[in-house]
Amino acid sequence: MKLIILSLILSINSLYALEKNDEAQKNLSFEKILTELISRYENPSLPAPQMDEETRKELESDDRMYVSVAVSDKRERTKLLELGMDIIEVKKDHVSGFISKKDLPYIERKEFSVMEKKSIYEWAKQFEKDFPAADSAYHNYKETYDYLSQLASANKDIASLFSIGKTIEGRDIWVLRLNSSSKGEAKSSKPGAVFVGNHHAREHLSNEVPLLFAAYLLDNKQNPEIKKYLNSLDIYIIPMFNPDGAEYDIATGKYRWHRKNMRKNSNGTIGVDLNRNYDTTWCKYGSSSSPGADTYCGTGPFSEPESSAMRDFILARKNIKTLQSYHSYGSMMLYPWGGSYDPVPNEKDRNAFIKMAQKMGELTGYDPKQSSDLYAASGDTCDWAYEKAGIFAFTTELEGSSFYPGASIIKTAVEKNINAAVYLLSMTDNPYK
Ligand code: 0X9
Ligand code: ZN
Repeated sequence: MKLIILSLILSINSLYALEKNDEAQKNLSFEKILTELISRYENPSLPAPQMDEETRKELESDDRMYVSVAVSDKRERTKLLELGMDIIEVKKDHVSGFISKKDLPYIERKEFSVMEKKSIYEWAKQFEKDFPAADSAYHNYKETYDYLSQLASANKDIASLFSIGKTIEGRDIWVLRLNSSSKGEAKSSKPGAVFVGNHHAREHLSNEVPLLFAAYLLDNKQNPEIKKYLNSLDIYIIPMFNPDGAEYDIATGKYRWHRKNMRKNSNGTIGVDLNRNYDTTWCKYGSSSSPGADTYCGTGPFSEPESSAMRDFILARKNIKTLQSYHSYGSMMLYPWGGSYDPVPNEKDRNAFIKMAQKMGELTGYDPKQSSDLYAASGDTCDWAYEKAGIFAFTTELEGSSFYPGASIIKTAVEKNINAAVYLLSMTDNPYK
């Protein structure tokens, strides 16, 4: 086992040393893109998004408050989610996050102690100086598509690009497929692995990690270990699952702290939480049925085109064995159940989940735990994928101390998570081994 780990580490370390013959591929190289990201971050002369008056007004009239509430266990955290709070940070004795002005009195009435509250505008102002650099460094929807599309055309032997469906605003949800024998939507009997990012709009780092993982795999397609996985597996990478939300979040040059998709709800509020919309104990725990809440579960399971597209994509591919869903932030490696405090009943599966989460925890430095130890939340991708399709599905909460941590975090987050993702590929043919 030590040897396997060592060879994984060596394969990452040799990243910069590998020779690249193909000019087209060179222009897309993993090394180049990381270097570019860093220089975009460090070069203040690059055009920076400006906050305009309209955005300022919009944030000022945003109904959400930023609050810190004294709670110390998972059951209390779950209750807060159900009362409409969007928990963004978990500390030992309190949590912090957003709640609409309308829902705040419910929390106060339920005898929770609200330690701090301010308008989202007041709170967001403190990050103002970080926005331009962070914004220019991350890939928006078009840049993500362009990059995927260039990767596909420079690697026709192994890669193909197609859309798994349209979002509510009509954008394509792109998936890069890596398979040496089947392209596009053609069936494959090879064991399948899915890497998906950006269910939540403002979690932009969760787009970068799978996007750059795709670049890494193709950059290293001659590396014997990577070659083995590319030849024997069916790999799907969907970096930006919620492009409407991600674009809305950055559209004005001032982040909006937007989490959900862009569904126009009947009461005028925007968005359904896509990670509460899957058909697994739907809307029971850690979700809100209030449309304005950031954890709004929607009008029914799979009410949203994005989650329905994922359902159809997964159910049409019985060969899929593993899945990694990237979120930010919290440095955690989570496994089902998330919608129940019980452990998964099948002992063999449970042991496999724990073992893989521990290993990916070691490789990233993230904390492996059952999802509901964070808080119980129904309707997430991973519970559904495991319950309905037997897929070994994990949620990675990437590192950082904000949704907008700037570009300097990309390199370290990507490199660590490549280690874990390559390990997950190594387990995809047989997750029990
Ligand atoms: O609440 C979520 O959907 C995820 N956290 S995030 O801050 N990225 O929004 C955690 C999902 C883990 N799953 C469950 N606890 N069910
Ligand atoms: Zn998330």
